[in-house]
Amino acid sequence: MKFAPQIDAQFVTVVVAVLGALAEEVEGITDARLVQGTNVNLGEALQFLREFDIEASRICFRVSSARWTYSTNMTDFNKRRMIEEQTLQAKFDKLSWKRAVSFDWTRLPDPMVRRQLKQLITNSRASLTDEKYNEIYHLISEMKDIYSHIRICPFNSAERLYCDLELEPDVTRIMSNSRNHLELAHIWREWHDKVGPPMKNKFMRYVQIANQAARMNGFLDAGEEMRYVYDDPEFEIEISESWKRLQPLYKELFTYVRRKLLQAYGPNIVRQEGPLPAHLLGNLWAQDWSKIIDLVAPYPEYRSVDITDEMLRQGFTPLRMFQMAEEFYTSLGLKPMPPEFWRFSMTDKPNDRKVQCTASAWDFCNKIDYRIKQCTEVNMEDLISTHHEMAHIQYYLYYSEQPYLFRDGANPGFHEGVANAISLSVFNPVHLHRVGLFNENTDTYETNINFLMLMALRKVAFAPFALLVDAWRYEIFQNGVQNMNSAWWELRLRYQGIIPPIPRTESHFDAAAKRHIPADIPYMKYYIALLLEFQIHNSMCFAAGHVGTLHTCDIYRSREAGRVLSDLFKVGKARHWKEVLKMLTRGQSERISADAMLQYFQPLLLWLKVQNKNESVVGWMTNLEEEALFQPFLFGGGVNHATDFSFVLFMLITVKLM
Ligand code: X8Z
Ligand code: ZN
Repeated sequence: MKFAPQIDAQFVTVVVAVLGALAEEVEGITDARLVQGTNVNLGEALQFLREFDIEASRICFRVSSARWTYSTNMTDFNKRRMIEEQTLQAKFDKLSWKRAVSFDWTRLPDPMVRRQLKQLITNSRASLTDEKYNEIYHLISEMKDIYSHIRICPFNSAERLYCDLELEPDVTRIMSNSRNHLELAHIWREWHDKVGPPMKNKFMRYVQIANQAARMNGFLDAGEEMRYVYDDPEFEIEISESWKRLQPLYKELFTYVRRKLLQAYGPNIVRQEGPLPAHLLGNLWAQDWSKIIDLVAPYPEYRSVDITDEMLRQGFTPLRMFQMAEEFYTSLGLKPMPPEFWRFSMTDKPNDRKVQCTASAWDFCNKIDYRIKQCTEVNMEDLISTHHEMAHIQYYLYYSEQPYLFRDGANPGFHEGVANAISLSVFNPVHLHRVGLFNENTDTYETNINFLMLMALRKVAFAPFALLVDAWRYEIFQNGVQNMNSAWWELRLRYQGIIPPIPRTESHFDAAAKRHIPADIPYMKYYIALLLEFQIHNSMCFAAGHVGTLHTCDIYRSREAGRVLSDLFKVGKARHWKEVLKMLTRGQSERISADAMLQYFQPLLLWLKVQNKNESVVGWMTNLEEEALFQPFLFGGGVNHATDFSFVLFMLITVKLM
């Protein structure tokens, strides 16, 4: 995970007081989309950006330091200090936005100046009055609070007095490990029933204000503004085409998994030609199916790759795992971690204080201080995570010479895409063999298919979910919040072939069960990152001279692959991501594409087709009873939301494909 500073509610109140009269709403949009002023003096723009750069970097350092201190020592005092720093940052952001919109960036002759000013004024809620700015961040903060405080009751009735199960680790563990469909349905219901309803009204108000901010910035709605960060008129078409290409693979995987689940749970729970109920896939949101590998492994008699025992046998420590990751990058000719990294990173879970354990990589914005925070345990998952987090640090190190506003991935999917591309080389039997952690004969047909199945349960299964979360959000921003729960399930069914295990109504709010919805975090970046991951892996493997199937490629020790990475890293966000993609693909393409992902899974696709050859339906056919689970009006009255959004951008995808 790349660390991104986030805003807490308390500080906004302070900002409002501090800013006073500062934020009268801005009028006069002369560009098609963005708010802009009339100043076309290049000297003044350069001066403003110079000052901005110094001040933004300084404030970023202060906020990162305070956040780090809190995350690695969660005391009330440290929390207060963090909020104070964030308050200053919010004040600075709003002032900077105001100064930036005084320029007419479209008429300034320097492209880098134009690009920076445009970035400063895009996707900002600073156009709101202080009162509304304050209100929306309060709403988000309250929704996040509700989400993080949900506790649910266990399945076992004797234990139901203690309703204290948390999402992490309890709910996640039960959804992964339980094979009792009654328990799974119970946990699924508890979570969804407890999370959604208390935040439904808050979310509806949030939609209203987010739309107001977007309209003041010159957009039709907040969804259009969210998409605008990709700055690409072809964006929706590329997304739509990539999904069209991926869908046959998804349907083959789905069909095979359904057969296995039918064998495991029987026809009363899984219908032979139907969609799948959401609670059986090893994950609360059915977005990652890898935890049910035990039910679906193609060749269960062949051992899967797990090097944890070997790591323990060889006496690995967290420090050694970090050193191993560093050696992976230096073997590519990339940079070693700086001394400050080794001095200040948190590589182990401390036992004398409370810390936030989610792994993350930090850029302190002073070109010196870069750190990872991870409660590392000696196991395979954390070894891969260490390589993943260090990829973010490499990105930070290489774009550190760019101006502040360009120190980021080329688009919101790049950071995660790169880090995951590295993981494809590391979590790879060939690589683990090369580094002396896996000594089995890795190259049998059966182990390859087992491995690809595990990867498909993670990656292919994720694709439709990654797409639909924001397809839903765009739809709500565009068409309003009426029937938003049935709209959610309509998309879940359409893209994923998933239905709720129990009936749902508009009193529920099931999209809120996914943290990114209440927390106001865009999700399309994960779909982009997924495709980029394979595109980047493919390019690095080509540079490394890899021959053979893509899933066996390991770029370790390839300076050529390292150069592909460093060239991409150095640019940061200074150029349009299409140019970066073109560079990555040696001029061949500038499109987000599913081709590399399909190439990676090609051997599995052939295998799945053989497995599914006697299936009457590859994919799913939904009956009325299943649709009525979330559209009670099918059997009663009411409006069917699904009929009135044909003009929504992302519906293009489904209209074209289904
Ligand atoms: O939210 C995350 C990361 C932080 S960037 C933990 N992910 C998405 C999710 O959990 O739904 C990573 C995969 C997709
Ligand atoms: Zn990451």
